[in-house]
Amino acid sequence: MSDSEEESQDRQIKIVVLGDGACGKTSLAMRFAQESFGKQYKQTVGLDFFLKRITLPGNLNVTLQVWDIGGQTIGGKMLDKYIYGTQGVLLVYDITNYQSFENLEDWLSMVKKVNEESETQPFVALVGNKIDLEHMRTVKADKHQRFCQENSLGSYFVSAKTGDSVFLCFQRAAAEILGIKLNKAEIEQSQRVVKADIVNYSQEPVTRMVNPPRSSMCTIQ
Ligand SMILES: Nc1nc2c(ncn2[C@@H]2O[C@H](COP(=O)(O)OP(=O)(O)OP(=O)(O)O)[C@@H](O)[C@H]2O)c(=O)[nH]1
Ligand SMILES: [Mg+2]
Repeated sequence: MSDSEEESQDRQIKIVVLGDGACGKTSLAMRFAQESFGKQYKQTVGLDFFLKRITLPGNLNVTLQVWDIGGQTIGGKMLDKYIYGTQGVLLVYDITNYQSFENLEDWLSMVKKVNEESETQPFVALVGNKIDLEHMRTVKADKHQRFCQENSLGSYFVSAKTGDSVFLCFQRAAAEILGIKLNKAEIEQSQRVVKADIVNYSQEPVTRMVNPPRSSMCTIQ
């Protein structure tokens, strides 16, 4: 096979999504791969796979294999096998659930343990999910940033519900893994604007007082 034929083939990247149960891993993977979101929580038993083809600058087609790991697998026998050989790890927590942030130490140490002997270390990013629930946030942004600095992690705040920054986070992980620099325009293009829910106020007609009744009392000071 010639070089050019080889280059025209899609590259495959494995990205593992880890974090506590209900922090939104499946929702993120579904938002990224299928542009959908479900409010109903359905626990992932074991793991699920999602495939998504994206194009990076330079017309480079990349297929992302997203391994969505159930939160309950922590401490289980299979987890190291799921993590093994991955090129990217998204460590996800729920910004409204402090415990899910604290437990990332355990998830990260699992990633380190599995890759102890390997020559290349995976690209790891910290992902604070449910940013649409900012008013319920219990994990301060500076805690998030400190954890990133201490462990040299990429850093994202996303919402699987609104789609905010979800594509960006997978796209940048893929770019980092392949050593491709994204320019500002490419980053901005994939940053989605947060969609606000439209509140449906009561449809009752507003009664306007055309000629408000005048007070019959008048005080002169
Ligand atoms: N408001 C809000 N809810 C979210 C968001 N992402 C996920 N959820 C909700 O959080 C719940 C759990 O989401 P899942 O994606 O199933 O969580 P998970 O991390 O895959 O959980 P396990 O499979 O048990 O590990 C669901 O009810 C989702 O609808 C988000 O960005 N915002
Ligand atoms: Mg899940």
